[in-house]
Amino acid sequence: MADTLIISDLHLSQDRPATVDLFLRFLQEQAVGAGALYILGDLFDAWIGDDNDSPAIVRIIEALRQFADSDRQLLVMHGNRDFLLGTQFAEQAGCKLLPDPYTCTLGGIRTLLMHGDLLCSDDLEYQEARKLLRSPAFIKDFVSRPIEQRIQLAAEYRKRSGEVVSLKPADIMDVNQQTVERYMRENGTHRLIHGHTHRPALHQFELDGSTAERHVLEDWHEQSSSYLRIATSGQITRENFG
Ligand SMILES: [Mn+2]
Repeated sequence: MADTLIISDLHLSQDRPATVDLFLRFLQEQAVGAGALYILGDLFDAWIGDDNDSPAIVRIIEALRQFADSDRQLLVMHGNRDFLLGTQFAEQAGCKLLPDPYTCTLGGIRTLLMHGDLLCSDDLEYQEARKLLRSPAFIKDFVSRPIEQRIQLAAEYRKRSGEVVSLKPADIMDVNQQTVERYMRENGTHRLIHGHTHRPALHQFELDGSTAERHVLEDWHEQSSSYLRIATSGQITRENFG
């Protein structure tokens, strides 16, 4: 049994080559000894379909595949920017796509994993847009269009709709505490790990008579970031690198 590592919000794209390099280095240097790597959404800054074969994407998929091929578990959750990651991507990268929310046992502790955008329930406009963008009808129409048109459409949506666009944390509302507690109760957990808000922290609070933890992952920059490491003992630590 080996440690589990958790990351999110890398926002990789060909426009951020330094962050792509940082991620490839992370896989080789930090993640190499881990038994499993969870990526909790927004691995990519945008995903317009599994048929996108730009050089940066191909390079990232190859690195993921290499990681997964060495007998490690690679688990990827959709974020609000890469929710179109599909089965072809999963096959090529050697990963398993996770639903959001997802509950599992890590280090012996029942843990709830989410991207985090569902927790920002005060942002009604965003939640409405989310519903529309994820509806089967919208997705079917979108992926049937030529790739050039999809690139253009994605750029337009991002211009129009608040967070869907911006990397500035100030534009992303924070989580609603009642919504956090509801998800934790529904999933029978006292440990929640999520990203999305770009507000890395550990929040501790009382939930139904015992202490609950909410670990927020850090978004990735050009030179540095952090990840969560869960030991087989259940101990969870934040480690910096870069
Ligand atoms: Mn996000």
